[in-house]
Amino acid sequence: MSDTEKKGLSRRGFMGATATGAALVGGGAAGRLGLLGGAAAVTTAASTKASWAQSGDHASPAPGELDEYYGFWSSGQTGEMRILGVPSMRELMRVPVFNRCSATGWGQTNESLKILTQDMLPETKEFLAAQGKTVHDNGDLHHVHMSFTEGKYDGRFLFMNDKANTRVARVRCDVMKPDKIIDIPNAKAIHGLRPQKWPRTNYVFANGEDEVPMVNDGSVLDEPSKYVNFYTAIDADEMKVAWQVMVSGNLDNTDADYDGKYAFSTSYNSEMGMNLAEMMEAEMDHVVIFNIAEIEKGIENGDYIELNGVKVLDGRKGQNKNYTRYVPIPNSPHGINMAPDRKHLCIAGKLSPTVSVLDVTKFDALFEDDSLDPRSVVVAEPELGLGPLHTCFDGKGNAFTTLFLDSQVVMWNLADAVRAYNGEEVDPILNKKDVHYQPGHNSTSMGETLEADGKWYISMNKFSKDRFLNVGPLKPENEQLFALNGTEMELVHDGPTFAEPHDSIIVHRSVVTPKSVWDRNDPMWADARAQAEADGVDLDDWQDQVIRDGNKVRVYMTSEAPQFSLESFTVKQGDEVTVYVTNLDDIDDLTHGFTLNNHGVAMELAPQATASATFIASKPGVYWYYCQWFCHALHMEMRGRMFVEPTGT
Ligand code: K7E
Ligand code: CUA
Repeated sequence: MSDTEKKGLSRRGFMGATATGAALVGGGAAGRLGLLGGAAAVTTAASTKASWAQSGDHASPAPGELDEYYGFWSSGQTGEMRILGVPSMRELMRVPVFNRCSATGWGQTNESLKILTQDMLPETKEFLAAQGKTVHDNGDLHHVHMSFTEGKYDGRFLFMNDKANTRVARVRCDVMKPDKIIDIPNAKAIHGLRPQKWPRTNYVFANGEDEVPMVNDGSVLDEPSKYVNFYTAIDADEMKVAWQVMVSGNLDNTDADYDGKYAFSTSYNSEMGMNLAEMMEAEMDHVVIFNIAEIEKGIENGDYIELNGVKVLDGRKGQNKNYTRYVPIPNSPHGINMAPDRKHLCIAGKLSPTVSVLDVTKFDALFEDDSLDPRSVVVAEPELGLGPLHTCFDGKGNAFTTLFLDSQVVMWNLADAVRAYNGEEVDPILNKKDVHYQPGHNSTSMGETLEADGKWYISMNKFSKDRFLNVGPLKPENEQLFALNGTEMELVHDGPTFAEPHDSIIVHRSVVTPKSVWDRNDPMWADARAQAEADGVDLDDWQDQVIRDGNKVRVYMTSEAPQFSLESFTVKQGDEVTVYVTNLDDIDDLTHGFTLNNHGVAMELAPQATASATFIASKPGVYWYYCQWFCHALHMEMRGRMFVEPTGT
């Protein structure tokens, strides 16, 4: 489509919507009708959705056509989760998690602050208070993974880590908002994170990357033997730490098997070195295998110490307990990925050009017989290229490994790699493609589940260099989508992203069914509902209430396009004011907002949602509040005034 056609289309669309709204200035029911008309038109266009994904025209779906897959993206240092459509690679949504968000009010509304603070450790609260803060407003979100039932995505939750502030969050897939954010005690810098795959996600496993002195109170610096690292299992239903295992070496990435027996982590610093030279000393680092049943037994038998309220078992090297085994792997291994054949575990060598393939069915023997060579579980170690970081799978016996230093992806066959390791003359490498540039993570459609379908491959590249218009010293990163067909890989999308396309999963859309309108009884605003009840206010009613409670003032109002129920309200200078707004519109996509001028207050009000924000009305005067989400032809008119009376009047 030409630019002119595009402009023509969007102008027609916009004018149509404006005309509808203007004709129905009455608001309320009439406004709803107008918007319903618009929504219906969109639905029709969408339902003509077609088979373009199979038609060969992968990268250019027509407007309104739906993608076959959801892509859930981690954003790295931005701290949010992103949702893309795959294969179109259109960015559909940003879900703030560890970051503050101006558009939605995450990190500022009472509802989000509760989720951000209620599971904080006391030490975090104290630390933040010393900074004059109540929440961290940054995060480093590396890994997003969905909950599993019997090795398949079950569409309930997404789990993700914050390496920067040692946290783990859970996002509800029904509304795509976080409902739990927990601090992990003892460990430092949660990095690798994976849900248990079998029988279901009872645990979420999380790696502590940075080792710290066991008692980290400022008394130990240069005594490496006193440093430990922690592997954490989180009860995924309760979102509470279930147990931790002390390990040797820092932990990088983690994964779990398809039998519910083992989880495993790479460690790039088995030396427990504190600087680069020390960390690089050994040619071999290791993978730690965690025996879940033995760990649970150990807890039952009381073989743990209690550290900051957590049961911690000792799984360090040389303890000779049945909680862990250490398998030597060359050299500073990074990614660890379980193949959907339920048998092969692939560990990318990073500084070694190899991927080590472990047979998880051999792990039982390792735990039964202490004298077995731990390397006996290695069944292949193909040399694939320079800087292997992560591996994903097509469900047809093939694997794809990113080569950071070579700026390539290598497609290879698992069975052939095993044969070659056994001395047969066979080259497991099927294909190599250049990517631009320096890929880190990769993912395939449904590739980390038993339903890996081998249709799409995404390369998440750390550098874009000269590939796009120069936007200053800070460059975008780049992600590339390939259509898979047997051993062929066809590039169908190549585009920049803001920091940073760290990791992704590609989930068939049949797995995920988010709501279009909130349930009025949603737990998200349970506190607001309880407070309203105590104040004798009905949140759902078109009524205005200003409740004074000493110097605390609670203002309840509703929104319905294009009006707030309250045109104005009055408070006194110094009052602590909480504004609760309930969006009574129950129409798909009719989101309002509430923004209070010069008070740092802004929040999203999706259909049928309640949200609240609290502030001190410290400065006398008139302040306009307005709707910040374009909702109606009379959106600009959707506003009201807060009057702050000076003290002493
Ligand atoms: Cu997933 Cu970078 Cu955090 Cu590999 S780690 S690239
Ligand atoms: Cu309501 Cu804009």
